[in-house]
Amino acid sequence: MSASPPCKLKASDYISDTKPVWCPGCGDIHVLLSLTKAIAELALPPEQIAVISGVGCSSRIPAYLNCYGFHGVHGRALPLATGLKVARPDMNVICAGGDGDGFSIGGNHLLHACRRNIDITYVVMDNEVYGMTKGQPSPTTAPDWSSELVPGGPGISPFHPLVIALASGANFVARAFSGDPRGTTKILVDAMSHPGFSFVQILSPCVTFRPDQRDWKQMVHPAPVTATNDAAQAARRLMTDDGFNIGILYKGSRDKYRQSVTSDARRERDLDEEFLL
Ligand SMILES: Cc1ncc(C[n+]2csc(CCOP(=O)(O)OP(=O)(O)O)c2C)c(N)n1
Ligand code: SF4
Repeated sequence: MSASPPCKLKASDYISDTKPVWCPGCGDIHVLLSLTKAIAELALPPEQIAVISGVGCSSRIPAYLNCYGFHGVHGRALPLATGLKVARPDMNVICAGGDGDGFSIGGNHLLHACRRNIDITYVVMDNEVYGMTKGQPSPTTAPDWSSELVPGGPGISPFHPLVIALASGANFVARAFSGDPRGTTKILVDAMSHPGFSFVQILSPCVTFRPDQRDWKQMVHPAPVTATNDAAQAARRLMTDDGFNIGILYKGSRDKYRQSVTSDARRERDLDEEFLL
C-alpha cells in the first residue's frame, strides 16, 4: 500500500453511479461492498486508487467504483496492473477478476506476478465457472461437475490457486467468502496493507450457472490455523485444505519489488544511439 494523506470518506462514497448488472444473488456484489469498506477503513483517497480488471462478470468491478479503473483485456489484468504500479508506485493498485480470467488465459501472468512480488493486491472472485460466457468449466471446476455443456464433468484435476501462488512467491495468501462481508473486509484490509504481492481468493457464488454454490454458506469455516510466515508449513496446510477454510493462510516477509533501474536521460540517449537502425 502506498502512503497518502488519510481521507474521510464513507464506504458508500467509493461506489460509482453505474448500476451493477450482476444477476440478483451473485456473490460479486458483496465483494464490491467489502472492497469499498476496506478502502474506507484504510482511508485511501479515490484519486490514489486504481482497480484493474480483465473480462468476465467479476471483471466489471472497476465500473462500479468511484476511483481510477481500467477494464482491460481477458486474462491481461495483471500485466496492466504491474505496469501501472511500476510506473506509478504512489498509487494503490488493486487487480480484480474471475477464475477464468486469472487462472486460465491469465494463468501465466499469475505465476510471474507472484514471483515479481510487486506491491499490488490481486482479488480473484472464484465461482469455479465462466459466468459471462454462460457456464463453461474453469480451471477450478471440480472434475465431476456435470452440466449440459460438459455432461459427466470436465474430468480434469482442478487448479489449486493458493498453493500455486505460494509456490510462485506471493507474499500474502488468503481465502475469503463473499457471503462473509465482515471477514472479507478484514482480509482485504490486511492484504492491501501487506507489502508485496498479496493474493486473495474470494469464493463468490455464480447463482445462475452454479446454483449448487448456494450451499457454500454452510460449507465455509474459519481456517483452524493462524497465518504463518513459513512457506513450507503453509504449503502443507494448503495441500490438505478442504477448499473452504476462510482466513489468512500465509504472510511472508520477502522484500517487495523495487525498481533498480533509475531513469537516466543520458543513458537512454546512449542506448537509442547504440540501437539505431
Ligand atoms: C481473448 C478472449 N478470449 C475469450 C473471451 C471470452 N470470455 C469472456 S469472459 C470469459 C470467461 C469469464 O470467466 P471468469 O473470468 O471466471 O469470470 P466470471 O464471468 O465467472 O466472473 C471468456 C472465456 C474473451 N472475451 N477474450
Ligand atoms: S452469470 Fe453468474 S457470475 Fe455472472 S453475474 Fe450472473 S451470477 Fe454473477
